[in-house]
Amino acid sequence: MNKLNISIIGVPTDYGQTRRGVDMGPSAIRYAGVVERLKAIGHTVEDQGDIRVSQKHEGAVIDKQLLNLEEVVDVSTSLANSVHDALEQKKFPLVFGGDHSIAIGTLAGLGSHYQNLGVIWFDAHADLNTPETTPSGNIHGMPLAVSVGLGHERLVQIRNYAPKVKPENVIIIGARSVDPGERELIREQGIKVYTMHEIDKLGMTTVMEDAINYLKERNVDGLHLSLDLDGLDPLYTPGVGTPVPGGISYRESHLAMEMLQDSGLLTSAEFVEVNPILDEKNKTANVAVALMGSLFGETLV
Ligand code: 4U7
Ligand code: MN
Ligand code: MN
Ligand code: MN
Repeated sequence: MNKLNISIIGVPTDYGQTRRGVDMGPSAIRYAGVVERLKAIGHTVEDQGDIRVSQKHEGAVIDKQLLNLEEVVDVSTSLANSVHDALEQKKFPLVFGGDHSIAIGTLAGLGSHYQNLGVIWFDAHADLNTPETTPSGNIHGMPLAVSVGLGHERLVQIRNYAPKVKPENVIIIGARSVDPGERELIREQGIKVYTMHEIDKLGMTTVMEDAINYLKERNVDGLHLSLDLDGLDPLYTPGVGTPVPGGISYRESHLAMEMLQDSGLLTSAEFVEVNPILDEKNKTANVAVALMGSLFGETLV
């Protein structure tokens, strides 16, 4: 197995949504023993600590379709720069949220480094809303749209280029709560989606084989995993802000991570939406760390 130089970046933000506590996600994941776990596999691990997240901007413009826009722009810009620096230093960026709005920054840091980046979006949701389609105004429902170049200019233009990833290089896995506007975008943009229906019908093995072959056929030169813990069934990961029943099982999730490791394609990852306030004894962070074990090459025997 390929030994990596992993650079951990924490992003303690909750600005992408309105339930408090998700800003404590990075602490919860560290407390669950991530550094020791990855070192035990044989990787070099450097914890860069957390991105600075400022207090709410006083007198910021309040837009109901884009809550906390200015704060999200700030956090995304800092994160994008840190992720880009890690890549320049030949490190593997491993980012901990925070809510899923952080993917705007992660992908802004990754996108210019690759000619043809691939993205696997493991999530109950499609995160393809725009200010025009959002039912909530929460930016954590928009990061994938922003990354393919759709949405508010301030978000789309972080680090001054767009899109961060081509829509046809994106694969969503685990979707089961998709809004009408998002459905339209999936069709329009040619984004590949394996919903729970495909996972039930084909099984996770076939889904992941198909996904990996698809990315190989597209000749991706980097692969980012954006893993929202609500992709799993809330039975296993109750500590998330927007749980949706009928999700991916614990073993299916591990299998997906193991198959990604075996593909040899992965070049960065992020784990988001861990909210220890909504959790049961840090169960969700523990699952996140166990999944990282599989993703980074732990074996059972
Ligand atoms: B997450 C939602 F309307 N689609 O836009 C929205 F259902 O990052 C939920 O995947 C978004 O957790 C969930 O607010 C964002 C809603
Ligand atoms: Mn570069
Ligand atoms: Mn989600
Ligand atoms: Mn999400």
